[in-house]
Amino acid sequence: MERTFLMIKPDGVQRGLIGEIVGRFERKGLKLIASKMMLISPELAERHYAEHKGKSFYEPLIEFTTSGPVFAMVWEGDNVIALTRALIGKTDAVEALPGTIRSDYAVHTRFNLIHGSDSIDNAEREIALFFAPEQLIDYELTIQRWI
Ligand code: RTP
Ligand code: MG
Repeated sequence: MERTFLMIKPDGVQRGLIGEIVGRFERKGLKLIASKMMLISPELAERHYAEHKGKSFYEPLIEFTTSGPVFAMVWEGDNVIALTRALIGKTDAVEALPGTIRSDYAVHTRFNLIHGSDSIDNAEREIALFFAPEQLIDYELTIQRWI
């Protein structure tokens, strides 16, 4: 079963959107297997966003990501990476399709509420950065038989 790392960024936590965002993935039929509220160190933020090092938005992105608590999660399901990226919407809120999280709630390209892994390799790398293996809960979600 495919897994992805999702993280509600500091703007989403501050705006009280954790429940709204988590509810969208629950109602889709995906399975939450780990979650925690946490503060990210600059070192962890730099490892998480290493692919963007050197880009113009890198320094402000690290500053933003470390500016307050985030809500980190691991979700599981068939095609969960592509499905969650589709529900999240494009990086720039102007380009995100109506009905996506970023279109419905974000205004800015940087303050775009949530991160989602973009490939299986990145999902595995990011999950390992944020969670210990024993924090990933193995259980059956019976509704997934019907979805
Ligand atoms: P994420 O990694 O956070 O899920 O977002 P993404 O794949 O949609 O976008 P990505 O290209 O990976 O960029 C990572 C985050 O950097 C900020 N950003 N700012 N031009 C800009 O000012 C700019 N471009 C990107 C956003 O917070 C973006 O989500
Ligand atoms: Mg990305």
